[in-house]
Amino acid sequence: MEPLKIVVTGPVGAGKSTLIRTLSETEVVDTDALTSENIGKETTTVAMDYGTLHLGDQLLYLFGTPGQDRFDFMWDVLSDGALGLLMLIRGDKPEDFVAARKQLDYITSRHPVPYVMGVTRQDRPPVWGPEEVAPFFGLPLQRVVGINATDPQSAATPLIRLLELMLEDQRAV
Ligand SMILES: Nc1nc2c(ncn2[C@@H]2O[C@H](COP(=O)(O)OP(=O)(O)OP(=O)(O)O)[C@@H](O)[C@H]2O)c(=O)[nH]1
Ligand SMILES: [Mg+2]
Repeated sequence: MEPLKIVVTGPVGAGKSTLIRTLSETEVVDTDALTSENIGKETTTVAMDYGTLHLGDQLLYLFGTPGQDRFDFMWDVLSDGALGLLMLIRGDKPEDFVAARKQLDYITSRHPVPYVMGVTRQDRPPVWGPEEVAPFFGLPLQRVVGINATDPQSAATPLIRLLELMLEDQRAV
């Protein structure tokens, strides 16, 4: 089976680097750098994260994007050849949802691939859950998964869902 390239995107602090570190079976390549901007954390991804993961027999290559708009040229670079997209948002930061919507539209209009949304920090209530996030983005609940990006089992669930969607798409062709 060919490896599948998956892009993990979303706003600053959504948990993209965390999810890839939690899941990767190989040493993660990351490009986090100290940030001088006030983004609520010390480091931010400036180019990409890269990790790998098997789901059953299927090997996934996970490419994480930077969250900051000033690195948005990387979204295109990293999405090239991707077969699926995982969009992460912080469940405790609804003020980021509009930016996330723009990011999602930007990427899916250029790279129309199946996507799933992961709502992080479900382990830190109060947070928005999938039932509240799905209508905000006009998505079926099936495409929105609540996760804790620091927990391996939980972090894998949106990727399992994405793989199911990708297989359904293949069957539909
Ligand atoms: N408890 C908890 N912490 C999380 C979760 N997701 C992310 N975090 C924490 O949030 C912080 C930011 O996560 P990052 O993985 O750096 O976020 P990012 O999306 O890569 O951010 P940028 O690269 O700056 O765009 C880290 O301290 C993580 O441990 C989660 O689901 N639960
Ligand atoms: Mg990052």
